[in-house]
Amino acid sequence: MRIDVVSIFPDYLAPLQLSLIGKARQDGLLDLTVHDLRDFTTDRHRTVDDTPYGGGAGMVMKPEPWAQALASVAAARPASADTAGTSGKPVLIVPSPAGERFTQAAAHELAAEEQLVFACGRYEGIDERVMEWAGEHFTVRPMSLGDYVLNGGEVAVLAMVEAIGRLLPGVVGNPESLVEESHSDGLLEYPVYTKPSSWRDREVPAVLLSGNHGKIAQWRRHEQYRRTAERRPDLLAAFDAGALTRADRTAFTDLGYDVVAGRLRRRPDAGDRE
Ligand code: 6GU
Repeated sequence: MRIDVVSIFPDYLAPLQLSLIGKARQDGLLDLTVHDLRDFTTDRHRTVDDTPYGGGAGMVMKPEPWAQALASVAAARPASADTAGTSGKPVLIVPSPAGERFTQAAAHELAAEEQLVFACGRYEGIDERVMEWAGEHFTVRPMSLGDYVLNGGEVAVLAMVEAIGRLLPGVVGNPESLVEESHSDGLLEYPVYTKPSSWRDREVPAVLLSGNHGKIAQWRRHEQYRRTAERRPDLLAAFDAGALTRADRTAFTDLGYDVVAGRLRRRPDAGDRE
């Protein structure tokens, strides 16, 4: 996969040289280039922003440097993209709190692309006409990490590149560690423990020392249910409860949920959870 990141703070992306993603770049699994938006300006001051039409606080990023930068990276499309890839055009991801939510499902979709381009906005954002114009060359996807505001797209790009990059073939050594993760099955992950089995008067749950793999798998599944009900009950509305075993169904009943037409429904009389 090829990734281009355009930013006025290229140094902000330095962590992409480290750890798993840095290794993937060294191994040739990921071809990632960071571009300085100011290299695509033509004035002496390398200006990238101006005041907003209509007034208001802050500054807006000027369109022309963005058009120059994006045309340049679109022209550098990898040769493999003519035959492979899914969308035909490279995908332009614009990090923004006003974007669609970046989820694990989105990470999987984007990991199947040949080329991703990230446009890091700063200030109040990028002139909207850039996103319209870019549609001729890219599939444009404004994307948000969640409902809070960052100062610019760079930190969001670090998160998204890590989430996407670890899904590329060969990046994570043991592909099994991709399977049993939070969110891949719509539930949060179960708690984990390591040695010693007794630590500061706290014991590892006995079932994990039992050697009974069926019991352990069931305990872990029920811990996933409990955690998800406590911390992220919103996820349970989408959970497919159609094929649960009797024991699994009972675990949900104990948490205050009934199964109705293959879906979980919170029982109206269920008490407050602690
Ligand atoms: Cl993707 N960008 C910015 N600037 N702020 C955010 C965000 C993205 N996601 C949440 N807040």
